[in-house]
Amino acid sequence: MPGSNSAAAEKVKPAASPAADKPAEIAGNISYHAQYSPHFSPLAFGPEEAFYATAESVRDHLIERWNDTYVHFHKTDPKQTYYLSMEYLQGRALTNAVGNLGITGAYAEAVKKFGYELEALVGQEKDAALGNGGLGRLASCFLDSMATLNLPAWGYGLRYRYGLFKQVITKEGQEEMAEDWLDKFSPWEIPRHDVVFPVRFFGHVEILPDGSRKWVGGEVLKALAYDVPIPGYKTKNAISLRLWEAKATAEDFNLFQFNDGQYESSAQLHARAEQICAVLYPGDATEEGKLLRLKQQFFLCSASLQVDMIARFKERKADRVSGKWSEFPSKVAVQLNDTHPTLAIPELMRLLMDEEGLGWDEAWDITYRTVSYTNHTVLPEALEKWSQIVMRKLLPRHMEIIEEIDKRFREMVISKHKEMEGKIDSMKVLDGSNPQKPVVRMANLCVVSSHSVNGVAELHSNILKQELFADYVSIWPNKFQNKTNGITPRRWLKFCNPELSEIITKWLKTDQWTSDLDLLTGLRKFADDEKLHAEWAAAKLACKKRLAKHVLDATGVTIDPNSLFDIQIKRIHEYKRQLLNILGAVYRYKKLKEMSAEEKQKVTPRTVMIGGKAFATYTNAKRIVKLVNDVGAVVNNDPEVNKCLKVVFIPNYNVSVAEVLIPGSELSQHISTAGMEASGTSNMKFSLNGCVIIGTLDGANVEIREEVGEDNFFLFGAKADQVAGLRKDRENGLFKPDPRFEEAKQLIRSGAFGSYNYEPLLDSLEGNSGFGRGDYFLVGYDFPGYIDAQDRVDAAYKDKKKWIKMSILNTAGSGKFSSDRTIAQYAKEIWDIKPSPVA
Ligand code: B1N
Repeated sequence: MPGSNSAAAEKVKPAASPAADKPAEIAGNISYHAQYSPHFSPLAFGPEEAFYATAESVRDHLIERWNDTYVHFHKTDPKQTYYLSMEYLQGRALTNAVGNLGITGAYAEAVKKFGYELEALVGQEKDAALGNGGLGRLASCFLDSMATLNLPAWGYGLRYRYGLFKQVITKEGQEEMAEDWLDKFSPWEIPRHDVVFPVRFFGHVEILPDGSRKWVGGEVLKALAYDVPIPGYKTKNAISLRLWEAKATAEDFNLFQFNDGQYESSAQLHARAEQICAVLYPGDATEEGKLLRLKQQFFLCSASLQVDMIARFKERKADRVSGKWSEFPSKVAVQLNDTHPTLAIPELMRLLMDEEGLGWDEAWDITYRTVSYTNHTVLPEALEKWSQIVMRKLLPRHMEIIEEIDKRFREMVISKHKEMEGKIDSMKVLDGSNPQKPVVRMANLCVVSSHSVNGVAELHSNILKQELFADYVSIWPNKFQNKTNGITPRRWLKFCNPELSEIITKWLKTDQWTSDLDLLTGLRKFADDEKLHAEWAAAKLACKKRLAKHVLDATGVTIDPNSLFDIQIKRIHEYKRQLLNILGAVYRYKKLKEMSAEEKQKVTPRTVMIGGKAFATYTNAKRIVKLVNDVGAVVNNDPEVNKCLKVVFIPNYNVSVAEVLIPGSELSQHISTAGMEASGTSNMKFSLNGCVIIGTLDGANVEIREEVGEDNFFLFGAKADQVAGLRKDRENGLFKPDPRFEEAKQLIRSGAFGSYNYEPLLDSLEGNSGFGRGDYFLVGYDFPGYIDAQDRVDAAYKDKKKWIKMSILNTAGSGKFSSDRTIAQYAKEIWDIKPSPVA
């Protein structure tokens, strides 16, 4: 084992000060951390210890920039954005950190002095998975872009002890295990024992002699900040992701009870504090843990507002000539990442009124001008509604404020928009239509209280304006915007696909595309160049080989890098229609079984890969996981077909798995029922990496197809505006299924893939309505179009030249989907903040 003892570490003299970008100095700094950071025995310096020591050395650079940025923002006092999100899917940080700091080469050389390759150390890092999927990963891409664009903006979230579960595939299907990302420790976070604030729950409202109100009593926990520095690319700025942890204090510990042997009751509040940040909410509609989730949401909002907005505003205000509260919105912008941090609205109102003594009108004006809201879904089951009873118990003062907001909104509609009076019931914040279960509609609260509401792709934003929030548009025609999502080109091309990145830089004669992604259009003029084709194909093959190795290691299945790599990776959900994909593969398998040997010679060999996690209690999603695995087990072991088709389930899909899969993909599937996927962001990652999409006109697919050209996108399926009518047709018995669809289902029913009971899954695709919802997601309707599109894929892939050209044009057309573009638009059109680079 290279460098596996302390002697290796001692080869390089420890240096106490942070290293510059000179390999020898860096090695000294790594050695210093190996010896003086008290995490490991001094005798051990295996790959794991080497990773931690290297990460801590990189962290020294980060801390310097992060300190400088903080001081710079403090001095210049620009308007600042506070991005509130219950989720961040950061993934691994080492490659990204050295890459953004421009010190990858120096660190690679430095760790060689200990006998290590940097790539091997990178693999030691655990993914920080403090998110469920697209929404959390978007937040992480946004942080990268905010830092890169030198924007005064910080992210706020929770420091979950256990993030997204680890998925293990057994004979039964998916099993979930707690993923211990903090197993040892995270080298990237800085515990801020100096940043601790109280957060209250429960209690009651007292009316003071002057008529003002005060929230008192209940239980008070402490919020402790952990800061994760986020470096920008090629800039000195490093911003902060502040993650809160809940703590109880020594006063909450009952020493008397403890000495009396009552161990559990002596530390009750400690146990309750620990629960708050114990796990990430699973992300789909569940009944369990509602109160805990509400506590989490309030904890994030209250800590972030008190500490970093109110206290910081007051601190800086003291230095300003005019220090009026009315200036707050010109110093602070709060972005709500979906409705999860909505409680920031009543909490800001409470702080301004009850703690700072402002009146309602002034507090409301400030709150309204400060807060903006992003909607990420129109699925009714994902639109948050909180029980008024639970809310009143946990947050009595906030419930009063929400009632007042609701009342004033209704009065405003009646006095100023009489024509909308009939719509008040669906627009109001409080819904008491079921007296047993009155609820607060969080999306309505956000729309009523924010100065800006945005969707995440053009189609989605139009659906918001025309359907979900249509009634509000006539009241506030200018409140609604679109901000099409984006992805960071650093993580999702430069660092995960060095092969393709080098080629792009070579042909564009600049590496500026990494921060100005529109430059990729420059590749269009080489789309027919045979030299570029050869280099492009070689890079793709290298990535496919890396992917094949991952598949072999993770599943034991050997796949052929010369076959077409066809990938669908995302959370498993019926609306995302992994079922359509696997039914297509089953149909393909059946046709192959019917072919002669000569006929099979002409077939385009294909490897279908499907990966994603199913929410633990989402039974149909788990059945889909099981079906994919079962189909794979049969197909991959059938010598009659397995040269032409393999089907692989990729276990435990996460950010670092995506970084291997996406570069090696040739076809990717984004096949949701039109109108249901708000945007999608992996579609952008695939296209950027020269992968062609087969997809529906849904979410950002629409804009990707516009950018890359319709010849370079395999389109099929119903359009969003047809979906309601098609569902109606079904209810009326007007739908006639395609025989190919029936064949595929029949083969599963025949037991060809084992005896597991797939009936509930297949049933969900049948009937007109009622049980199984009569194929609510229109898999049967779209099946023939999907199979035809797949036939067009096979034909296109046979023509290598044509395929590579399509691949190049996908990359060339991806410029729009940089999160730098998205964030620049938020900064200008919603937040009104400007770049503030550290000199
Ligand atoms: O947000 C992504 C979009 O690209 C996806 O299309 C969209 O599905 C995703 C409740 C959600 N919408 N809603 C959620 C997450 C957690 C939770 O508890 C809802 N995630 C999305 C980024 O815009």
